[in-house]
Amino acid sequence: MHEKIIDLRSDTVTKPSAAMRRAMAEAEVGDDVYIEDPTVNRLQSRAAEIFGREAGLFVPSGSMGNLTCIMAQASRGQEVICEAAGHIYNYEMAAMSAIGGVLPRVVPAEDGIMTWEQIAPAIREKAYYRPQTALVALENTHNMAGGTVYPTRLGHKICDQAHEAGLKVHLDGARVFNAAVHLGENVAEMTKKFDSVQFCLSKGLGAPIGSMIVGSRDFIERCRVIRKTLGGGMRQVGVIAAAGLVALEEGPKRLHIDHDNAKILAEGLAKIARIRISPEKVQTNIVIFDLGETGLTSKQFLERLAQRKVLGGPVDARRIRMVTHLDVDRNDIEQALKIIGEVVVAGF
Ligand code: TLP
Repeated sequence: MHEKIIDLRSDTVTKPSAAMRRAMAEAEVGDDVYIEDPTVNRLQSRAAEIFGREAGLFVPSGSMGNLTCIMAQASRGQEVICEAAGHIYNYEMAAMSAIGGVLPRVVPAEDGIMTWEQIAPAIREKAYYRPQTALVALENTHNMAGGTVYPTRLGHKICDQAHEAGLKVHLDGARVFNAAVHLGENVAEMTKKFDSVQFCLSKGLGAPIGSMIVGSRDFIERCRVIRKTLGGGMRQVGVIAAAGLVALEEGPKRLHIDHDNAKILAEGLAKIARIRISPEKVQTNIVIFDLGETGLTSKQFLERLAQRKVLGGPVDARRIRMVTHLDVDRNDIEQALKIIGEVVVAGF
């Protein structure tokens, strides 16, 4: 009997490694609200260095990182252009509006990848009696489109055109290192034209908590004020930043394994009758598939899988998301595929 729970709900579920726990136990700490935590300061400088920016800021979550960047660049009553299936629009508690007073203006795009031609018509005319567009927000990789990757040239073009139109551009780069591994490029080059970048330490990179914002020194100082306003001023948080440093140095090196496992999962799913998926579309560590003709709803399917110790998450009533990460290996994927096949056959 296979006892391990194979948790494919998200890459957020990973537990800190032994090296991370050691680093956490030994971390030098201070009060970060006084900017005196040496470990946090080291993490922030290292993140800035990796992204070729002047400064970085440690935040408790990706959601707070995105909200902070939005509030630093869009005022109450202004608009942010974002993709219709994007995380900031669908999974961040409408915080940009509820807290920031900013309105999302959504643009649906195939595979979650917006082009400038789709963005341009959503920009408001400059008129005092209309809300004004302040910001464009991209998501790379795009989570709910199945971990899709922005071609770097397209990201650069959107930034150039947006700047010409007087807009700022934010990158929700929660999984930007997955995008970099897929493209074989480095994150500094990929993101250099964005005004702000948020990336997560707590997803594929494996840290238990935390995200980073990187940008200009002036921008980061404004973000520090907003972070405090949001209740995100933390104290001896070097104990967490220490795990973040390990994640930042070690995490990116092994993401290709997650991508290979996602491919194996997608190809295996494609062989299961009645499930619909295009494995060639899987670029990184996220696999989304349609229950197609299985006759099962997402809820039924996930409940039956959970009884067999395999966990996934729903995208909607018919689609399932599974995410590979450092706590699942190739054997787990093969075991998950076997169980999914049996659940589908039994359900029909
Ligand atoms: N994504 C989570 C869920 O909220 C859906 C996940 O399991 O994938 N941007 C993107 C693109 C994200 O995928 C997430 C988290 C966030 C931002 C927010 O990060 P946290 O959870 O740290 O607030």
